[in-house]
Amino acid sequence: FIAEPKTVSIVGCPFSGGQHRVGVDKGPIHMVNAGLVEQLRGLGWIVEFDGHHQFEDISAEFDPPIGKLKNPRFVSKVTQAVAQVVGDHATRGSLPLTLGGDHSLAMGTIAGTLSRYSDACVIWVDAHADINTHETTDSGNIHGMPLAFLTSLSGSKSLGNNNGGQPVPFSWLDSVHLHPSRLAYIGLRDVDQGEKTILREHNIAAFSMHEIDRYGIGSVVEMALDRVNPDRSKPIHLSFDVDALDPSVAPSTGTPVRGGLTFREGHYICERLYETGLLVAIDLMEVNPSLRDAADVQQTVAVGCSLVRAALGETLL
Ligand code: EXY
Ligand code: MN
Ligand code: MN
Ligand code: MN
Repeated sequence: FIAEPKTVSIVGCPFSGGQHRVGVDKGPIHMVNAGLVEQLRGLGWIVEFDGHHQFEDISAEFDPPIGKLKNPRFVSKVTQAVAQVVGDHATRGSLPLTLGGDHSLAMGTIAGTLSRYSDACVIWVDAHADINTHETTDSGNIHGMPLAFLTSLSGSKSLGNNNGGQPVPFSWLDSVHLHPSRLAYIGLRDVDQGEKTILREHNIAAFSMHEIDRYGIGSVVEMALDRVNPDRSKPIHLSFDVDALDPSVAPSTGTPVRGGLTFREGHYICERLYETGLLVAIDLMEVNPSLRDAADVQQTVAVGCSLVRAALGETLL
């Protein structure tokens, strides 16, 4: 495959249905308005961007919870559309860069990547593990659950089979299986008890802030790659939740957790993955410009753009 496409396709996803705070749908608009397209062209990439996606809303009245899951039909419909778009870009040999929006969108982006690169591995950079199942979730917010659906720990079958004659939400994901051995986390520090059990039982490569303190970010990224991509030959999907960074670095996000990655640690991950020549898709998620003051928003958006540039080769000499 073409490991490093020369073309990047920006998929702007103004979507917030996977969680309860308003404003995260404005993240992609702010990133593009901050000049991201021009910045990436300046790095020598051909940049495709034809506007943010317009997702047809499903009003709450027609989308009651299923079990504990909130907005299941809406999240399912949006992520299915995103999977199609990301898969199409990847199939044309372009690198999809998805801007969120909440992290439930990664169900779509990773399914899209897997439709083109069935052997892809995922590096998930986040304060949270986002692997609650329909049973372990306390909040019912689907942005805390995308990896349970991608690894088939949750799925349409676990949601029953009564949806008024319509397909059960997430049935489009039934055929998608991200094997847990293809997933590695970096930056964890707020993991629910049920999620810890899942990480342990499935032997998922999970590098928390504790390991970063202990071994340093350079070693941790190699250890993560050794687990999911030992001979450095498989395509890599990077899913970066901006809340992986310390709130002093990226304050405008919905679920900040103190004790996070420094500016450099975040950038190092992006730089190293670029350097492998294996990156085939990037997500930058959970920028919420409606939280905090204007200076904090500007800082968070600027850091988000900077991470993307690092993942597309800016900082290597
Ligand atoms: N683990 C908590 C939950 O499932 O609700 C918090 C999840 C926050 C998810 C953020 C996007 O990474
Ligand atoms: Mn997340
Ligand atoms: Mn998070
Ligand atoms: Mn599945």
